Amino acid sequence: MSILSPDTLAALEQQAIELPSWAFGNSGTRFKVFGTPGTPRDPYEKIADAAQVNAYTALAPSVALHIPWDLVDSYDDLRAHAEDLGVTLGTINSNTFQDDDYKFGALTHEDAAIRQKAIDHHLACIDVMDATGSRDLKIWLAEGSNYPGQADLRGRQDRLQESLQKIYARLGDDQRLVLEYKFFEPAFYHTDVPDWGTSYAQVSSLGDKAMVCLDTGHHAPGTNIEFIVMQLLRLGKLGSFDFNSRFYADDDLIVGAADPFQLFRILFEVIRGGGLNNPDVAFMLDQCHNVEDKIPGQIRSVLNVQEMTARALLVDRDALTAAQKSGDVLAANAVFMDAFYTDVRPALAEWRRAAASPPTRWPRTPRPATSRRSPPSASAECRRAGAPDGFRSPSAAARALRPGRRTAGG
Ligand SMILES: [Mn+2]
Repeated sequence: MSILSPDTLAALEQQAIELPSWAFGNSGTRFKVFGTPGTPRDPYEKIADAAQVNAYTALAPSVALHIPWDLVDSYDDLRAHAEDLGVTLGTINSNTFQDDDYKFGALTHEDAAIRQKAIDHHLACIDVMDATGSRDLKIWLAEGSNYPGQADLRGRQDRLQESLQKIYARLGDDQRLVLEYKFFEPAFYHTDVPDWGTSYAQVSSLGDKAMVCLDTGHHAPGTNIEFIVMQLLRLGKLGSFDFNSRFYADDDLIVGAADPFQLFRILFEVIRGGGLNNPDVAFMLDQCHNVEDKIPGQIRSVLNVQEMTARALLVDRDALTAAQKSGDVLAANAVFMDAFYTDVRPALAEWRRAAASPPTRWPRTPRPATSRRSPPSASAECRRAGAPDGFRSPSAAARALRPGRRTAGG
């Protein structure tokens, strides 16, 4: 019998984690981008790779796009392609960090013409959302300054609010704006949206359709992220997660790789705050796989999120509350740790055997652009996720090596 109760299994059944299209492209550090065999050459191929992750895990039914990295001629066509592969198109991520005009800011820039250019980019992103059926526009701002005195900190906040209001006004009834914060980088002295409080202040002034996006890698070392999760849920403003993990800066590593216990603590607060399987709180990954294979890397990430969700669901909430109320510090902590130390992997593997439908062969896609992709070979991670014997994963050296570019962003 499974150690997971029917209620827990029912909760896990509903879990959905959105994949970032950029996780499937080549990425790297500012020192080097290593190419990997078979890297997708266009958004169609990225979506095909993302669909593989969903096939293995039954956890990842949507894919986030990044504009302009994922520009295509027809988003109706891209949407149909995704739906053919059993996934949908999700959050649209804007990009105002790769244009010379934005050297000193985009939505905060002193020059009204440059601000308007950045606003227009976001309006174009909303046009894409209309075509893809996406709900969320995610904004991460690479805006700030490097030297004290360089910028008018308050003026930039005012201009940011004014710019965001113009973008917000264009949102449809069922669309949302999520504002991501990040404490530093690429600017090193000040950042215009450095923390959850600033994001909260900015989105609260906009209205109900604006929410905070919490990227787990965007905090200073030692930050109690689960406290922020609790507070944003309490305020009704936690719109989405960008899951990844970090050792030092914005490392964008596999979720749960650096600190599985932190992921557990975050997911416990999500569950306790009503954020699990709540359509208002989107679970997304924001990752780059620089040295590991990308599809298996994404599989590992979504399985890590599921595993820590399952462990957090095992916390005996009644016993925890009783211990907290009676001031029994060690008993309360023991209840918490008992759940964390419970190995749920065999139970989840059993669930996955029933829920996932890994393909028995690398799917053929009719698009000419993908026809040169060579067949993949076996990967331990795919087998670990339940791939049938003999399945060839899309990670082999047989796939054509193409030059990469850095795709890391917010
Ligand atoms: Mn992010």
